[in-house]
Amino acid sequence: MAKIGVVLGSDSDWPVFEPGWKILADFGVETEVLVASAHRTPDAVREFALSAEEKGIRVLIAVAGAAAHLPGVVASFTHLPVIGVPVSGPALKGVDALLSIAQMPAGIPVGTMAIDGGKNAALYAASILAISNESLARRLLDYRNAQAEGVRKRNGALQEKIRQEQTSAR
Ligand code: RP5
Repeated sequence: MAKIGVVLGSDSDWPVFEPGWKILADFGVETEVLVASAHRTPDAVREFALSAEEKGIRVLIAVAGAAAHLPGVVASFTHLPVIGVPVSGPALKGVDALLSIAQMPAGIPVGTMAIDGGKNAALYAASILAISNESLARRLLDYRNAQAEGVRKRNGALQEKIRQEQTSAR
């Protein structure tokens, strides 16, 4: 199966992506994860992006905080789709990273997730792979159905709580 490549600007970014990584593991999607920084280890970023396609990677996710140029730099080295995940930091709560990633000048696009949106990055990457993978598409639909069932259950529990509180208030 096609793989997903993930670059983290720092190991401190892992908690943002870990929930997404777990979903991809559940789906049986192989990921290759690398910690490499656009400013601290630019050569490693370049090497990862340039070699991604020949390793079977079809979508890249780049996770970074602060002046987050990592997703744009990754995208500059490959035509594969790149999904950027801005990470919240202490100073500007991730707005700095969000704007850095979203405001790519025309020509080299990066699909930008919400701040700390590692889970959606994984689901979005899986959706791209599912275009040409029926069993992955089914797993994505199962995931959504389970999610919808969870909402229905929570609604049922809330309706019951409201009903009981109304009864006791009478
Ligand atoms: C960014 O700076 C990283 O992506 C991380 O979000 C942030 C802080 O990095 P560390 O100082 O924790 O390594 O480059």
